[in-house]
Amino acid sequence: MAKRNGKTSAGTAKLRDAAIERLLSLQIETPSWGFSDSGTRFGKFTQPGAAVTIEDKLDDAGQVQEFTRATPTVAVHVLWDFPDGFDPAVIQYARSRGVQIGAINPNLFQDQQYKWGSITNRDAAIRKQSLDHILDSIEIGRQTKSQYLSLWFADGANYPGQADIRQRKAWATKALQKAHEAMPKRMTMLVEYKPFEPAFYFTDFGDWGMAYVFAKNIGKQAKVLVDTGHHFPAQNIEQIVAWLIDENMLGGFHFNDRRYADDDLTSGSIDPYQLFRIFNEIVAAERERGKALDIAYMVDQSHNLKPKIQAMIQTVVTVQDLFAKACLVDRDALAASQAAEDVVRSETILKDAFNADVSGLLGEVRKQLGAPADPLEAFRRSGYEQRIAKERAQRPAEATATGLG
Ligand code: PSV
Ligand code: MN
Repeated sequence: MAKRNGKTSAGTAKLRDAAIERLLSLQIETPSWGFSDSGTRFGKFTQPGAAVTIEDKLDDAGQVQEFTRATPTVAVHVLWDFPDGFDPAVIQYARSRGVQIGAINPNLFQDQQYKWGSITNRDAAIRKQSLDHILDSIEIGRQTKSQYLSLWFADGANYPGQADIRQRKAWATKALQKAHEAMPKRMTMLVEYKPFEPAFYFTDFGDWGMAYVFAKNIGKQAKVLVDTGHHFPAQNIEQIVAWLIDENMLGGFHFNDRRYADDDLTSGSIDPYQLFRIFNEIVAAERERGKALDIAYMVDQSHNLKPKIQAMIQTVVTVQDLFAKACLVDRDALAASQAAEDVVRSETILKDAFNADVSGLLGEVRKQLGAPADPLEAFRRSGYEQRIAKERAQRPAEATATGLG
């Protein structure tokens, strides 16, 4: 029997079968905002056919689902997607496109009243408005039967001395405890952190430790959300992930990649090995616990240059590819080499899995899911992009306003 690093071919087949089984249930949520034009603070380059209305975004998300069969839910950003208020007809519209509304993201950063913060604002009236918007978002989530309320705050300060750090922590905790009380039992509150931008001296939810403490103090249904782009370049994200898993506090991910910080590039485009190492920690814990961890896998990217839908499909297949590789790590051999302090072999075991060809395995997964063997190529050939570019360009300007009807 063929052997590599102690693994027999029967053992390899077992790992492969387990990987197929796991990949069949790996679902990745797409973000509505990933289908519309985006840019940087220096400007925005538009793309023909980029989604404008919530219907466009759901149409496009429906395409990603059709070609991957792995993205059945779409995260929404309340003020961007429902600027004139939430119309429940959107629930049925999503269904007609083969998807469902997923995480609800309140927007507590774009309006003028948030200049000095939202739930951390010195002004009690603005703190109340902020909480009210979160409560409205929970109500939308109740109607859409969403499992997640996903919170990110731009709150922070730009200069030393500007604000009372502990006072702001207390205000934020109090507001989120109230929001937590209003959540349905099946809803999880995800608390996202980010070290800088738009605030540059500190952000109130600056790192995973702060998000962890907030979540702990808020209530049992609050967990931490790891946006892979929200870390400094040398940070060891997989270690953060391992700790959060161990504390049962990892609620979800926002996938993207970065060269510098929060660049919102497509996942795995810069450092696929890092995402593999993150998935390796998840798969290790799943093997130990004998079940899949309850984690929201979501994409959060801005495709400024790449065509939107292609970029989304590219990320989804990359996430599947790297997750599949993590499933192939020979955990028994790794445990043995770790026990023997064999550093070289331990690293080689990880690298072998990372370098494994998982195309056959993923082909099998896609066959079982009813997706094309190569989702990206199939989508590129489908003619959908050309069609929407034409159709959406022909709409009168007022029809491009967001909203149903
Ligand atoms: C902030 O940079 C962030 O990562 C949050 O998740 C926001 O909701 C999202 O980006 C907006 O694009
Ligand atoms: Mn994010």
